[in-house]
Amino acid sequence: KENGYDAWLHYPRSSHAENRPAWCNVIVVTGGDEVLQTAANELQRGLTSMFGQQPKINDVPVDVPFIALGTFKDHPLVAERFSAEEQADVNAEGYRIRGTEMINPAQSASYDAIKGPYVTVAGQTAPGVLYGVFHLLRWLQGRLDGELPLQATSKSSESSDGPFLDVLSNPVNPIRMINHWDNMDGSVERGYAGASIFYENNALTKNMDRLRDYARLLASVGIQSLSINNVNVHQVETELITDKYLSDVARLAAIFRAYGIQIYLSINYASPMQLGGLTTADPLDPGVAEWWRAKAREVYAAVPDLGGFVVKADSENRPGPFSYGRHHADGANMLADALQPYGGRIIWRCFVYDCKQDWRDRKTDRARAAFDYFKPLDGLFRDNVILQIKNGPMDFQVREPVSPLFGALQATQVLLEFQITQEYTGQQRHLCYLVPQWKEVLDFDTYTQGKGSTIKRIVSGSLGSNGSPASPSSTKYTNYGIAAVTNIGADTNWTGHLLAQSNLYGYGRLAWDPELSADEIADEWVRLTFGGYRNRSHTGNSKHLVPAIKKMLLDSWNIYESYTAPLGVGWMVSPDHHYGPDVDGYEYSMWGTYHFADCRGIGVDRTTTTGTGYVGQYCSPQADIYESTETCPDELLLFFHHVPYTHVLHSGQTVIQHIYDTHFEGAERAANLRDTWVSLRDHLDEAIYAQVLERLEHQTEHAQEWRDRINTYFYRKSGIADQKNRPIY
Ligand code: GCW
Repeated sequence: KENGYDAWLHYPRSSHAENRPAWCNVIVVTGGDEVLQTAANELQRGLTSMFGQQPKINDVPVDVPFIALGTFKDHPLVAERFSAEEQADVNAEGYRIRGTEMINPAQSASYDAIKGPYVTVAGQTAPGVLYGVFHLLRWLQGRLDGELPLQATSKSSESSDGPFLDVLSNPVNPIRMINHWDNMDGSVERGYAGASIFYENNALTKNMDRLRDYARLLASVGIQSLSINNVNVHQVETELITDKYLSDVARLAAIFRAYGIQIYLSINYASPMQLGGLTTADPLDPGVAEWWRAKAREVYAAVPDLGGFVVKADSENRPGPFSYGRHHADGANMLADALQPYGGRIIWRCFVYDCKQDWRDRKTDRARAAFDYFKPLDGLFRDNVILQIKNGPMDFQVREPVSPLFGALQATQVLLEFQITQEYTGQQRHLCYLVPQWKEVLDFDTYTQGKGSTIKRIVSGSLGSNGSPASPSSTKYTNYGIAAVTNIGADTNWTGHLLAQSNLYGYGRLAWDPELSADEIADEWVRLTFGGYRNRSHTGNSKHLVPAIKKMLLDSWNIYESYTAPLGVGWMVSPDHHYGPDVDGYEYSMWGTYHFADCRGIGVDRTTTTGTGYVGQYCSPQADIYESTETCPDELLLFFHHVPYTHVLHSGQTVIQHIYDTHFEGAERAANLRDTWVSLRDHLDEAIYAQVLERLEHQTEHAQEWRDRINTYFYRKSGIADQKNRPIY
């Protein structure tokens, strides 16, 4: 019975299996590199599944067509197919794929007659080759289903003498990371897809196969960094860096290493006290620094290629340097020095704010906090420190502006943090394809170094420090990229909602290439996921299925936004678990998350003239755009301004009528998602159909709950009736 476990790697048997290309018979790979072997095995597995015949893996060329895998450096067969310039165009983890027709395949009795391998997958490094193999497998699937190639980047030509497949692809972001918020008791903070796949009962899982399968999913979309425990490091997890658990960590590292993935540990800043019996964790105390140096020696003896430490300090009651009157550069640098001899990095989170705020205090603005703490420290961090910044200044709301810290830090390496797990976007019970949201963030222009200072250039390191473009060969600039909190767990289909797999897939693809569109990524994912036997019409990718599911995905963020928090205000969720509507749930709390709705109006005044001054953290023209209600985009109006309910939006609608309209329409559109799915029933595998339908039914009902709670709240607050007289309670 189909359950979604294989996700986008299920490689359905091709309906054109008889057309199996001759070059799919043999894979030639030389050298004992572990990741290259993984690449060969993955290719073998995919081809076997698609064609029903297992290709041989050979370490020397054969006299029939074959696929050669290897690095330019170690594989002469591979190197000779690409000119020096062509090789130089490939970055550390990129790849080239070239496939050329043989002159006359039927008569090719010798290797000479073949004139080189038929298809070559080449990189500077073994991980590059592995990513190339996954590209080739995607391409083949698209081809064999009688559809166009899946990759926008592949230049394929049909001419008989030129190559039929010629691809160059380089990852844009040097670091492409996944963060786990898994605890060792098996729970997952903000996890909506079952228990941890890493731990149970304060021990490492016994199910290593599951971890290997996760590594496959991650590597197939180019992820190469993975933090394996929650940033809130509790008592047991604090001990991950002790000999009690280090051999387990080493076993995990070995599994992921085979897929080119480096692991990281989240650490407890107070470890010297909790583990070492010291009386302080003051970063400037020589005893503390020495404790960490010794600890690093021990940790790296066990896991020589550990990526480093992820640190949540002075954030939501976690310990940190503030307790000792030190700033965060002191804190991060001390740890960075300890890891430096081993090439380790410190990923230091900027989610630092006062979580014990008095709601009566209208001056303190949580949105300002990260900038206020970290901007003054720009340039003070070691080369192996990276600051990890959430996409928005608050916390992964369905709509937020982009954090103004990006671009403001000009002499500090940064990592952008997204949240794949849908904490505030429906918790994988509602459909919410997040790639369009992430695209908006990446395309946002900060203007911090003039026009074109986009987030995607800042976080990939290509804008460079102090205005000078980063040189790709300089190691200093490899410490940039994107991280995201994963959405997977022990549920059989990984993500609970099967369609939420598209967010994990989409995140990886976007981190590799931020130029891919949300539409292209959705297209790839739907074809890979719903091709073949999941599609009961067995006609390859059904004409209906691909556009219909794509449209569901592409509409879903907007739909979710429309029946939840209006106009950028956020936070109208139930406290603690953050699921479902509760308009005042956070209004009189200490978390700094308010909407200030009263009988006259709603929204947070963050302007420089009359508000908290947050707007001033942006550069012109963005600051000017946000400062005035005349120019502030509707979808962020209540994030930046407090306005009367009768304020007229750019759309021509009043704020109150906008709230009513979007909530009525949003709930209706949620029901349409379900109806679309129902209309696809005949094309879908039954079990897959049923598991998704159950989620969409719930979403339909829950969207009505949202609609009625929000509409009723604002009707009672404002006393203004709906122009269309729809039921409000
Ligand atoms: O979004 C908030 C979550 C916390 C989380 C925190 C963080 C891991 O509600 O559960 O803690 O952010 O990012 O540190």
